[in-house]
Amino acid sequence: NLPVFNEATFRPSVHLDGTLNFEIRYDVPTRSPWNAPIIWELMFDPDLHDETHKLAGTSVALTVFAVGRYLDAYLETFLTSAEKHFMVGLPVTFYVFTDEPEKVPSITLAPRRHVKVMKVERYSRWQDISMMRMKTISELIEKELRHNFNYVFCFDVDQKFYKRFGSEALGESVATIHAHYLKLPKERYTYDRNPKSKAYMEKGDYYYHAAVFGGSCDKVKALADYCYLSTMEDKLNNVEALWHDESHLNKYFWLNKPTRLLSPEYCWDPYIGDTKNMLVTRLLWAPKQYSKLRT
Ligand code: 2GW
Ligand code: MN
Repeated sequence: NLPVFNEATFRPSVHLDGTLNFEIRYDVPTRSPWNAPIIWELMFDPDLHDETHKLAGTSVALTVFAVGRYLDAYLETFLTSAEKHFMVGLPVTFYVFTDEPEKVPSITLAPRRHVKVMKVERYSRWQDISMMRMKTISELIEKELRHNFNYVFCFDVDQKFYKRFGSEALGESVATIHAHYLKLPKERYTYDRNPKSKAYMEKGDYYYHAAVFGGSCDKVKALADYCYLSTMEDKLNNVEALWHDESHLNKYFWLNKPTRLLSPEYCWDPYIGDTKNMLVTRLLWAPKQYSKLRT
């Protein structure tokens, strides 16, 4: 069993002027009501996190799906930018799931970083392409990841890394606050409101984005199993959750509180005009090409 960090490794560090980084941000919430850290620029010391993880020998797996037209449209940009910014200095394996393995571009990687291409079937409904990722992620963790990696992070492919997405993001169970809902009142969170769906919820803590989540292998497997089983139960009952896997993920994180929250720095939509609290955008959504890719 590989060691996994507990949340005590998140601690304030001393800033150049002698103040604590911990107290630098007054403009944004930096703890959840259950005291999980919310990761914002200036709230952590990147070198401290990197050193600690290097000493511990931390290794990270990343999963990304590029099925059908999403491969040509997004994969190369995703991978090359991830190699530049995702967990730099740590050993990382990028697991790419696609229906056309031969089309995966080869990219230059630093030592101890790898790309592994895995074939998946192409579901005809896009909702199934998205939702069934949970089943594949669960099986991958069971078969391969849990013996070899401390952490696994799962990403949408339609995004690009621009700045450090580093070891400060690692934790037992990591959820990302959806950029569009950061400042919206809770009544406007788009949870599934249909009592017939397993994803149904009346209230929650945050609205989380399914485009970025992660954690220890055990915790991510528990999340993926929960979302997959809920999806299948819905199918038996002839319902589908409003935002598919994302609705089930929100339900899971309501019932099982994440230990670390990523601020929208870690998954930002460049079309949002209000960038007031954003000192850095680490990962940006790629422009949506619905008409081209969803028909
Ligand atoms: C998806 C929608 C319509 C047509 C095609 C696809 C599609 C998605 C595809 O043809 N091939 C493919 O590989 N995907 C994968 O599913 C890809 O990794 C993509 O990033 C992911 C989710 O689809 P995406 O990015 O088009 O959906 P978003 O950005 O609106 O996603 C949010 O909502 C989804 C559920 O509706 C998921 O929860 C997703 O994680 C959320 O970010
Ligand atoms: Mn997406």
